[in-house]
Amino acid sequence: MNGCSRSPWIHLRTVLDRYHFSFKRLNTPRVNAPMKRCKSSRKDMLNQRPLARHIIMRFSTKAIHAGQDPDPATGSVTVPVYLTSTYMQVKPGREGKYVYSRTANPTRNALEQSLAALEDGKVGLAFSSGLAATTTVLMLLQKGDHVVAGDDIYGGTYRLFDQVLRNYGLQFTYVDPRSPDKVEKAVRKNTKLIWIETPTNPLMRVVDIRAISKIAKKNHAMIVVDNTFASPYLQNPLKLGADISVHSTTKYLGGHSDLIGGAAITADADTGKRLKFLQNAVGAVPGPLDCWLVLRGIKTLAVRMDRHNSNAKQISEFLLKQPKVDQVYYPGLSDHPQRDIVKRQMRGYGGMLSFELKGGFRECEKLLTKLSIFTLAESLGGVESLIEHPASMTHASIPRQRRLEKGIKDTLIRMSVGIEDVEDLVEDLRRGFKGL
Ligand code: P1T
Repeated sequence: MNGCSRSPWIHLRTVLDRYHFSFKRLNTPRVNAPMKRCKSSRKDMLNQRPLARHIIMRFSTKAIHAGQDPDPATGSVTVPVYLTSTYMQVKPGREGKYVYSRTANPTRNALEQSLAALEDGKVGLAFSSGLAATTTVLMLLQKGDHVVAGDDIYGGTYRLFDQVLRNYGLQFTYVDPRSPDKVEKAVRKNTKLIWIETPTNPLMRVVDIRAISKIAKKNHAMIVVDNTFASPYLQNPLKLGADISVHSTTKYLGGHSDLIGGAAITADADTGKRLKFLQNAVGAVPGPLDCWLVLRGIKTLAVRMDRHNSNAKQISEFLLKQPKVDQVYYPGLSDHPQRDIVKRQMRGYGGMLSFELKGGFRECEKLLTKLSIFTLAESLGGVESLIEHPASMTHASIPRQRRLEKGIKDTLIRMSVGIEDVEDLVEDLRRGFKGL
């Protein structure tokens, strides 16, 4: 203790001040008096430090500092985990910024500020999973509204659209979004939203966000981009005309395969307000500990992505030379069909790739069970390398015929290349291919 009297009111005020809680009507001489006596306390000095949020920062600096000022109450350099469901109120009906943690929580608030900063948006919102973010975004629509969606999307997103939201009166048309013409032709009078993923899961196709945004604007529809595969480090959809950028924070943003989370970010204040309402009304919010884990992951996003990028590039080149490999899909390859778009809208290629193996399911099974460093598992974006078989795993919810029509063959294998030593990854694959 520094000798100052530590009224609980002062403590509450100091903490809530940080989150712009207004005390206009609560100020009383009793509360203010001890503050004067503590003029030069450590706490006051911390409060006088210029806040990082007022400074223009580059990406890696933002990833470490945006939304993450040291805690003014204690000086804690990392954002505290506010494990609380509710907040004391000073009088009935006099609500502060924090009332109940479904509505807002300081740890989640820090994450939401960080997400908004990384995507150059105004409003960032965190959700309990990527699909929770997607569901909440789709709640912006009304019964009878039509959605044009990319035809190569995460299987769970397709399942949500086709087996859940369709039952609530939403209509969906799936098109190949690499062709803006096809997207435009699919637009109807009641089209309210265009949904794309880029790069796509699992075929690594790249969609021209700017071109699709123009079509959306022309037709008064919203465009939403699932930016999970690229992460904000490699691509910022809002800057290319998208209305909302969606993420499964389970992946690169979290980065360590230790949480499930989602995010939606917008640069439009009105859309942000509507989404914020829905976030609270629908209630698919993450807990504070998961928010903290995402915040910690975000701090190393830039360095991790650089390594994912260089490892995946080397693995894709290794795969190209394998006689048992038919096709390699990776945006970093010079013969990727949308190479010019990749160069225009991405700042790197990421850690995801897929390839087709010669033979059939048996060969896939053989390879997938012979690896020691690549782990056979769903998900992606973590520090460890994962490998999976979309037809029987991540995209099994898409009927086989439809899957084959869209190019997801039974011999397709998808990799999330981690940040291990690339030589070890190559050797692991070499051992796997040997026995085929
Ligand atoms: O799993 P969840 O956090 O709900 O995120 C869903 C999701 C959304 N968007 C994309 C592009 C995704 O890849 C995912 C989840 N994907 C996997 C689990 C996977 O292995 O592909």
